[in-house]
Amino acid sequence: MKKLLCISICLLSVGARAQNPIIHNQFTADPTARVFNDKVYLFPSHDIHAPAGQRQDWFCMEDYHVFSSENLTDWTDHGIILSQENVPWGKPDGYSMWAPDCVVKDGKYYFYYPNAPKSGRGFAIGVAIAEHPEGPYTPEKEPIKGVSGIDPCVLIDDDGAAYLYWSGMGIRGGRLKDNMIELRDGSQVMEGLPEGFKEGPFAFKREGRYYLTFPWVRKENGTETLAYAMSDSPLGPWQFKGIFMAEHDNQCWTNHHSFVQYKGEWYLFYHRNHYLPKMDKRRSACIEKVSFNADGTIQEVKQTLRGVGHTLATDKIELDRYSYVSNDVAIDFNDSTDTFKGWNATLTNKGSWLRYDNVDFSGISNGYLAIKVKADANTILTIRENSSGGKVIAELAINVEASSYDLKGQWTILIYAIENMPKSLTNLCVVCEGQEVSIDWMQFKAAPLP
Ligand code: FUB
Repeated sequence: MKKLLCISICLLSVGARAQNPIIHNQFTADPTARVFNDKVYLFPSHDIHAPAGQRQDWFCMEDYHVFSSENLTDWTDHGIILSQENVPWGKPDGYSMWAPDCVVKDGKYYFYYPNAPKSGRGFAIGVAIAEHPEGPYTPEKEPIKGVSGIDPCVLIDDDGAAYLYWSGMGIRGGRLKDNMIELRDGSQVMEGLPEGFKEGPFAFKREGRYYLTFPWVRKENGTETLAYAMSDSPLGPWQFKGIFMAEHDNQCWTNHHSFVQYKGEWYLFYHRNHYLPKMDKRRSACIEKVSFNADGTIQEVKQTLRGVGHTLATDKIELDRYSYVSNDVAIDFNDSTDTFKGWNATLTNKGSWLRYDNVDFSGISNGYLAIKVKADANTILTIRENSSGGKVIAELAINVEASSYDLKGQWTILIYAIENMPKSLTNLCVVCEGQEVSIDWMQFKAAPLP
């Protein structure tokens, strides 16, 4: 395998990305995922940098977007579905459009959202209604009476009865009337939940059992875990079952989540502050797979960078979103002044490796590999199947010193012919066989060398 040429970045198309976080051009907190019409729709809140005059160190949200996906990897942004200026009862400059939810009933989509009311303090919860999940949504003139708080979630039971849950002086719930915009019989505190701060309820039903899941601070001065309780009835009483996701391993104080079943698998959507690690009020949605035990309890979910789904070999494979890695690999932002430009991985030593799982090579014939790398000295990478000792797919001699180009220390796209293109779903392991080297992405092409 030999290096053939280096080309400019713009020759390669930008492919989809499948990794955490899942939306790459804006912050997306409090992700509620729902399946409508065989697609997953994502209704997050939309953290923004606070404009002048607003508290700079606090949550700041002025509108909602909706996104959809058929494979959990390629997400379409359908744009803004509701802005604070358009909420008849809301403060037009409240910047308080916190965690939302959306459900469908009798062909209408009901979008539930908290907001700061024009008069009074705290939060109210409003409803906006649409004919399609993408909108347009028309907000009701008044918020839901008898509800004061944040983080609405609606569960529609098998018999069509709908229940609203929210967070306000504990987690509360109440049945909605058939019109979906009023409480039928008032509300009650959900009983059986543990002591400690709780918010962000997400309720769902699986195999006849009700789940009430919620962010929970389990220890003094702690940050939020994700925890749950189960019941035989939609409004409890609940039996506390423990946590299913531990605290973030950095100082991101909040977590907020939803569960969805799609194409036979269960997924957990949650958030953390990937794109702004120094500040925890600008968050980004992530996904992991979830498994249940035979008794219905939830297996603990670990946070990953790889996330879920398959990455097409012909898309850009962002190796810094690895599945597994040796502990001498360093991850850095490509541009610390614009973190939405993503990350790169540096394999610091001979023997450093990272593994990226579930790359789909089906139907791809031999062709070439393009890889964006940076090195200060000549080095070698091998691309292997499954592990650092696995079958070699390609050996890449990275010659930054010996050429008419001066490539030392510069990001460069190098191209290599591939004669043993894998044929199916493959876990790729990239191994440093020489000096330190940084990698931004790689991409396979079933085409003759350019
Ligand atoms: O996004 C603002 C608030 O942070 C949410 O309403 C809470 O659940 C927490 O995620």
